Amino acid sequence: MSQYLDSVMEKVVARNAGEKEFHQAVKEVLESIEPVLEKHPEFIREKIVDRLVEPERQIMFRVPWVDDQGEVQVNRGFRVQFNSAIGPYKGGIRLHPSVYLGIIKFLGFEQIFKNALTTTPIGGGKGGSDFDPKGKSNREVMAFCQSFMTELWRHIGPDTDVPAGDIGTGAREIGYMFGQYKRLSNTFTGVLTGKGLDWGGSLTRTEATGYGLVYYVTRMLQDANTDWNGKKVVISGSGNVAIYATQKAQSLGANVIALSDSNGYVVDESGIDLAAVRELKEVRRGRIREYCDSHPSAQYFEGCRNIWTVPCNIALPCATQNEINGDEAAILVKNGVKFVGEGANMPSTPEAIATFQESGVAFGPAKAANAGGVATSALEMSQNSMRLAWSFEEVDAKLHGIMNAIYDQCTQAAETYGKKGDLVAGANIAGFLKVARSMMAHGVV
Ligand code: NDP
Ligand code: 2IT
Repeated sequence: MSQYLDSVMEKVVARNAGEKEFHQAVKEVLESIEPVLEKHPEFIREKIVDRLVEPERQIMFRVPWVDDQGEVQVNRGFRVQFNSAIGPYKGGIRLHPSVYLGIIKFLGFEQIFKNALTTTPIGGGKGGSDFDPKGKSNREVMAFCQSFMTELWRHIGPDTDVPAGDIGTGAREIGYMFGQYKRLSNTFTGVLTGKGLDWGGSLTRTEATGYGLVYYVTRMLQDANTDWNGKKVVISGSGNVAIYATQKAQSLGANVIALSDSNGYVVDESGIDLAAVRELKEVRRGRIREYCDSHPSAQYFEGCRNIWTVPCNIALPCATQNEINGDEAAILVKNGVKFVGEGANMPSTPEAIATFQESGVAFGPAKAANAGGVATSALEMSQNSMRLAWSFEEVDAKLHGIMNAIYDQCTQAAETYGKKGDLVAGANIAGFLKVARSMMAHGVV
């Protein structure tokens, strides 16, 4: 990196001590944009990068609630409103015990560039809590969500900040949060996305991240003169993104052979029975090991990380950050992986990305490859503003068009800046340019 970017990075580490995921996300972007700054010294003069790495606003708050035993529980809530240069803050809410400020900031920072790539007018933000919805009753989840929203509602709004789902936040949680927002604000607006279809949600939003990922990887396959047909695919996770990536990949002829959760993974060489997984995960909220109870030919392995030892042509990490390290990437490469598409946010460590790229594996980075979810959230916002609802086919066609546009932006930006074929650099550069130009236009704010 240039001396200037090194100095920005040093400041980020010093001012945000201990937030290692945030440092990792910033470093990757700074490494990509060096050739952009060479062409645009005005971005350095106006301190665009120094401003970009500092969130516009960070909110942290107490979330007290009462559990089913009558005991008071206290969680910590977060909303980081990172950048509003191109639209209202937009990004999900993560509910997971591992959540702390560094996780929310890495996600919020990545969201800025991802949202810029979607071609829709949305800024970057992220929120969450260290609350764990797993094993809680519906009443406990409702109590938490109502308390969370009792503070958050004053900071958000349909033209200010529009949260959505992420790990641990699905339709149930969005429903409880929306109900509390509506009650406190006395307004019925599109303040959240991922809403139920009866009360302002968009068709295809549930499927959008997984479908979008497959549309993006389809372009990577086409550039290598191949397609999904007959490919062996390993997908980590078994939540929202993993399930709909599986569905779309299977519909295109792929053989998805493995899925996981945080306890372990299943391998079903005859092809994952997705209806069974959906019943298990979406209806019963069970564990992936239970898949083998009804599918005796499948095998369960305890511990989720070894899923990357399963030989495959295409790997789609769809669980969480840093779930593939350099050694695991090397095993995937040795076993013949040729395409990696990131459904999760930052699932590959920098060492893993380097291993893939140096081995000639086509690598689709999260910011671009998983942007279909937030892009469809933006389509939900449009429908809410118009008081209209589009059909599944209409939204799916728009999503498909957006994923194609994202892919084109990535390849073109990479080529323009001398990094042909490097989709990581392409995504970071294309996203950065749109935000940087907008920040320049707005003056020092
Ligand atoms: P879900 O909560 O629906 O599913 C998450 C899945 O990942 C579960 O199978 C979960 O297992 C597993 N998982 C979560 N944390 C860990 C962990 N620390 N170690 C191992 N496995 C873990 O979330 P989503 O499917 O919505 O999100 C998955 C990823 O995709 C996240 O990185 C998210 O940020 C990203 N993403 C989501 C979008 C969306 O629209 N939902 C959009 C773009 C990106 P378990 O049940 O055992 O916890
Ligand atoms: O990481 C992501 O892009 C999401 N969790 C979706 C955010 C959204 O606002 O739909």
